[in-house]
Amino acid sequence: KRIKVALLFGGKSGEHEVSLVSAASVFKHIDKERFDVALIAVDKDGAWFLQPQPLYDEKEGGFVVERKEENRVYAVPAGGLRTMAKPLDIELVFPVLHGTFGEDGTVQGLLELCDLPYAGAGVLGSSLCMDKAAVKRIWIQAGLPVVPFEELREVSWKRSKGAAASVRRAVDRFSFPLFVKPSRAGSSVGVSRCETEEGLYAAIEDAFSFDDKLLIEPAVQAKEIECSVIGNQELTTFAPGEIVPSHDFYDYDAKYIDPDGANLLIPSSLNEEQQKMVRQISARAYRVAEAEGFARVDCFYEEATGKVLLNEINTIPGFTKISMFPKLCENGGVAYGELLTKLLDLAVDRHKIRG
Ligand code: ADP
Ligand code: MG
Ligand code: MG
Ligand code: K
Repeated sequence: KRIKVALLFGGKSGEHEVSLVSAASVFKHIDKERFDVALIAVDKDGAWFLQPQPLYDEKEGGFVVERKEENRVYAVPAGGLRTMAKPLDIELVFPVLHGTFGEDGTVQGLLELCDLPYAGAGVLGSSLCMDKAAVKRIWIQAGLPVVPFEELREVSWKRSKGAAASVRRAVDRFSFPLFVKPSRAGSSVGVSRCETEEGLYAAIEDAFSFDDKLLIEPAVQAKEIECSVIGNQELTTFAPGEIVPSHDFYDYDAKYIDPDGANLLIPSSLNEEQQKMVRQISARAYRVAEAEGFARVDCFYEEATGKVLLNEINTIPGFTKISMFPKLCENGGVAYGELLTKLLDLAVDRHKIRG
């Protein structure tokens, strides 16, 4: 008997469009002999709609969201999912949603209430990994190496501007150029590199339009490395990949707009020993961050010091067939379709254990 799995995609975050492309790719390659797929689109206002047929945007290669009132989906605590007319027969959910209200524990909490197993990290892992400042404190506490940072809250910025204690500390501790980023965002939204104090203030103002908590960090001079990790209790890591941006850094444009914005090296240019170090640190970072199912751990390899510095972890990384996460798995012998099956199996296993 085929398992009824729902793909949840779209969503309220700034990464709505990216999710439409990831989900179309997942739908195309999921094993249809094992899984009977229902498509549920979340529009930009956060309303859920059952999509009786897959609708593609030919140009973008992603799904289009069709909003039809009779297909509106409701999540009923412990009763699963239903439309206006009837309960939906769903056994398993794959949230292919990036960023806020998708990757951050909110949807995961709702699915827990519905008693539905779902792919990827649980509530705590999702929300912890969404918050760059919080997860880095956990990593530091576990003795893991991270890119150093100062945290700036909007209240203290509004009160003191450039005289705010953490801004002063950042300028004293780190030398320019600096990076400013929202604590809870993704796709490089609100991330800036700044060369001067004036530039820093402008970057801070900009980043506060995405979150009320920011990180200020030194610009690391290093190879940008990403490592795919899968598993619940037992983890599998894959040989890391490397991002070589042609822009100043791996910004939104380089990720999604400019086809020549970055080169993805699979595997990375790291030697065997360096790769091993990245994989070990990534597995520990994944575990202490409470990740489950799958995640992509992103770090820097600093050649000058031979150090690995953790940057962030993404619990629902880009998931098109050509995205880094699945590509690294494929390079390690797990093809895209097979990977999807594995992640859904892991979701079922975890649900059984938690009961
Ligand atoms: P996001 O979750 O939006 O991807 P990141 O922290 O990964 O946030 O930042 C986006 C990009 O900005 C990174 O991929 C990297 O190219 C660059 N970047 C971020 N922080 C630093 C840093 N401290 N030093 C150098 N580059 C950085
Ligand atoms: Mg991210
Ligand atoms: Mg990133
Ligand atoms: K993240």
